[in-house]
Amino acid sequence: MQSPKRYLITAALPYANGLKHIGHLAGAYLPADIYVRYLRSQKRDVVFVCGSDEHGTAIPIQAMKENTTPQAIIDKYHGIMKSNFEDLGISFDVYDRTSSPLHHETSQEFFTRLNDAGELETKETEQYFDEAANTFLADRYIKGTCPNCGFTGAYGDQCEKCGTTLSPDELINPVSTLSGQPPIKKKTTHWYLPLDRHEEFLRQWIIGEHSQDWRANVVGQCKSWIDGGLQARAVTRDLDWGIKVPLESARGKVLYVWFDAPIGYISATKQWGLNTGKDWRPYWEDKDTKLVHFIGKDNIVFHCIIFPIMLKLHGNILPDNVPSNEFLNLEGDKMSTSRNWKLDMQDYLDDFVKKENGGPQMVDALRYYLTQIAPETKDSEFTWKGFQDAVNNELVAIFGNFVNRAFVLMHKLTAGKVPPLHGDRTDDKDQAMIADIQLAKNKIETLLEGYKFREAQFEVIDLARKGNRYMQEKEPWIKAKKLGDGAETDEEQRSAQQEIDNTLHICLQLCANLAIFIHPFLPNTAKKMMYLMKVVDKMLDWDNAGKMKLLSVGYSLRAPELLFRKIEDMEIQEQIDKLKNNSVPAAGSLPETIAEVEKPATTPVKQEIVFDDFAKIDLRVGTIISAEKVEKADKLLKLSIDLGFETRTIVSGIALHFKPEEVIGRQVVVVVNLAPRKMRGIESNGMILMAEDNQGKLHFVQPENMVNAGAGVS
Ligand code: B3M
Ligand code: ZN
Repeated sequence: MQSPKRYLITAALPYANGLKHIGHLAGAYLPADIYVRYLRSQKRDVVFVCGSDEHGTAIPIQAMKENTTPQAIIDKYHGIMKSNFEDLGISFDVYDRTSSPLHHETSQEFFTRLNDAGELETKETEQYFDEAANTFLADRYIKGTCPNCGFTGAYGDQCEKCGTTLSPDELINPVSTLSGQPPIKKKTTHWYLPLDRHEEFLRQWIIGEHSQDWRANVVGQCKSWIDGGLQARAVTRDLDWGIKVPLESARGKVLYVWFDAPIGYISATKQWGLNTGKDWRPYWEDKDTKLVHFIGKDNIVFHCIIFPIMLKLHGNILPDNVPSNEFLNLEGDKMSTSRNWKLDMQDYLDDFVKKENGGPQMVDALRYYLTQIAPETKDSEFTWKGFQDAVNNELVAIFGNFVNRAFVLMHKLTAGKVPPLHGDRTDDKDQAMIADIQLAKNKIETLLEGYKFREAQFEVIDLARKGNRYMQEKEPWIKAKKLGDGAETDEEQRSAQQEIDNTLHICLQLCANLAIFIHPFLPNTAKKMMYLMKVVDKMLDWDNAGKMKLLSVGYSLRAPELLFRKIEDMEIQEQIDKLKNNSVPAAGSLPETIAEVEKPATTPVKQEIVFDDFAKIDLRVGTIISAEKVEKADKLLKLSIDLGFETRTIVSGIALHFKPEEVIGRQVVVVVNLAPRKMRGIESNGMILMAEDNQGKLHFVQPENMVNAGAGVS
């Protein structure tokens, strides 16, 4: 495949309304950084942009909470996020901010061009207005009773107790959070982007062109959206924080944050152009540019449906891929800022990196574990024990150990110098090791190009594992002992020395290769290895990977130094305690009434059955590939489930617990031989198994690890 002329890589612009946690890091920034570092090592022309998202209601709301101004909030969090990313080695070419005048101008020009071309429409609607505060109310500013579960503190956009998405009109007894008064309805005009006009384009582009090369969860979510019927989306808001709508008739209105935020990628590229004196235009206008958006799954529609329509209408290129990650959970629960169940980047930096036994190696330790558990195809889980195991059993015991042993032996057995390779004396094991190094290059390359970072990193560690095994089998220290005994003939002595030379020569060339391979993932480790090998940056060029002459014969290398340190039990216990002590129980899980507290937790066991009764039930693992709400049925979702041998439609009563986009990509256990049943006119062919907790919340019963669709369950 021919490479494109240039790459423009983006990572979602984080809201400047609070600290960002490691779920954000694992979702968008780290994979983007790995990809970019790899491209740079290939000498490709690449620009990596990001910046703070400083608009939207999230900012003034945070300002109210912290009793300060929106400007103070964005200044504070922009500063923190920027330095957190730097400290964690996320190598943006530019980290911009959407409050910049350049971004305001760029967004206004975008709006004007679309509006002048007749691509937007206006509509008058009635919206809630707070008379005391003299302002229209954003959904988040309205609170009331949830029509679904009766919770009295539901917001105008969502009930945090039962998770239902709401519109302010659905709230019972709404009040404004600004004045505490019931709001009135008032007419207002807004500008809309009619998505429905672009349905054909989207179908052709996403499902026609990209259903194979985009991740299944991304395509699935887009398809659900399109099939659900595209509607016009308002791109303006009545709010006083944001980018002014550039029209006389739109006084007091700002662009909707989701209209301006992705344009931030373009403004950031312009800013990069100003900083470097380079031309930014081809990166957004020339078709030979590969544009890739790294995001989390909650941002899929904006990056795959809305922004592409805007780009197309504005005459820009479209993304080539949108690698979106699922969510990262923490110690058995969803990460949550409101419940303080999270690990902030800042906290990790304080507790592990900016400490005496911390430093850059601890940055790499986190990068390593987050990539190992990257939620690429389904939600995954960060546990402190898992972190400790990854560091101690893999980084220390495999990678670090191999490099260390190679250096120690070189200093002991070959005078601290790279020994020669005696070509005529290499054996099968030597040849196999050399072949593995060359093979690794292709494997890692293919995986990285396919955005499979987890597997790519695994291959690097696996190569180090092979290095350890090779060294163990060759036992150069045993041969050295023989040498020392002096019992051998000259010829035998020479051949023992040659074997030692060969083993260490290969091990050291493998160290050099490992530095190249690990560099995109663990840049600090690569740097330290370069220091130990006394080589310059250029050695890390991807072109050098797979080569066996990276270190010259006779070159003397530094004394060994450990690459990683072990994580002690005490350290992870401290973190677990901290997490548990500082968090608050889930709002939705707090019992509200005595009756709820006293509800028995168990249901009586059903009547006994014999094995044959059980054996009649055919259970299989399936993967949900699309999901949509069933009209006029609050509780039902219509699911398409890939069972390996066929794809089935199953209607399931889980809509109060999961949004359609949350379930796509999940593996579930399905009763496949249940007689079909019609629900709301749709034939349901089977049933999925769910577990219900004390609070009545449903959870999927699913295999611990991904298995093939159709796998039997017994
Ligand atoms: N700030 C939402 C988020 O952080 C939003 C992303 C914008 S990307 C253009 O999830
Ligand atoms: Zn509710």
